[in-house]
Amino acid sequence: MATNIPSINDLVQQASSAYKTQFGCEPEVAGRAPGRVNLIGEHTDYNEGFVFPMALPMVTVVVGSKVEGDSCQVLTLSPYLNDEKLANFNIPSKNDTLKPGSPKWANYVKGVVAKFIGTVPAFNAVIISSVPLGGGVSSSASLEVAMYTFLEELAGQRTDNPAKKAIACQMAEHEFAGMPCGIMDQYISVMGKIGHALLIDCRSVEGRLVPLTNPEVAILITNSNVKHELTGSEYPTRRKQCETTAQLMGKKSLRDATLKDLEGFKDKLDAETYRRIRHVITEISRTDEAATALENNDYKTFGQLMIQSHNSLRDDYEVSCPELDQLVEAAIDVEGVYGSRMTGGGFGGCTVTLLKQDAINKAIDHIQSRYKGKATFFVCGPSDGAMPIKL
Ligand code: GAF
Repeated sequence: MATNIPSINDLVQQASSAYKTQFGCEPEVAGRAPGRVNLIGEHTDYNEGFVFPMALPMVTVVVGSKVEGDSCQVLTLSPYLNDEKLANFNIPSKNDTLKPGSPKWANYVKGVVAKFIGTVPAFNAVIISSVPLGGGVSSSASLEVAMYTFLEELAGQRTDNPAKKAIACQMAEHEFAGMPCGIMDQYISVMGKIGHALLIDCRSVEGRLVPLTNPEVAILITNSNVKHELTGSEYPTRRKQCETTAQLMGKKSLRDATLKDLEGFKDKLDAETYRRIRHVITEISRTDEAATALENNDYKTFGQLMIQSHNSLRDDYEVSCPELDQLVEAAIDVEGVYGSRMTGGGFGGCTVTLLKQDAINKAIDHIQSRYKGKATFFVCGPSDGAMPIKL
């Protein structure tokens, strides 16, 4: 059975009531921002390519109020490992800067405070989230963007430039969480629109909305519930490999490279680098093609492209894992499934499956029966991006 997704109202009520218990008064402002699922276009954002995500109905909510002085207290209601749930820090004065530290989850909060475009007053806040943590559906970006949206309300300064807001949150993640991510997760969390997927051009940081409202078609997210803790260096290593090779090929980024260019450089690259670059080049064009297929309601082509994307991530980019491969293989066995693939950074987390609405139950049963672990399922429609919440 698919898991129920808590309503935003429920989350706001839980956070507000915890705020009252913790701080002895009602919160005055609130913001929310969604997680995302990427339909296709993986590991292309930091190569200035295309990505094609949609915002999820699972969100992070931040409620809170201004306080006197410069000291902030933030409580999380989400189980971030065994971390302390209450974080304290000061709004930096002129000669002082905020620094990452512990608890780790608060680094996303502090990063956004540091990168906010405008002046942040001291505040107390409570955070709650329905985005599965560490599941490859952008729980971190949703926390950053929800925090930014909350700060906009607190400071009375809404940004008129959504790309700048997304970039500020991306920089928070680079500098405070040490993760050199691309722009996809923060941008879709800011810009998502109900009933639409968003083709993002990560070079110009602009998006093209594509409707996804056919009631006969559904998106199924399957959480493998595994996260392989590698050395933590897999993502930065691949990013570096892409950038170094683009330079070697005389390109600003791999967005400018073609398969023909790659063939010309084949004897200068080791076999692994060759495969990595082949993934990026083919994935950028698959993503462009997939957006057009969806615009034409051509779900069959879209599904085929998803399967090609998964195979390329598994064999060329090598960011899949046996659990994700098993989930994808099981999904594409089911009649009524158009396509399936791993989604997000990889090495665990979720798969995304495009299928006929009336095949959902059959797909869930079949996938679970073939999966060695315990999977969790979410049926999700494309949802809205970040917004303030009226309390
Ligand atoms: C992670 C990153 F945060 C994104 O920027 C993107 O690179 C993705 O992995 C892979 O497509 O979610």
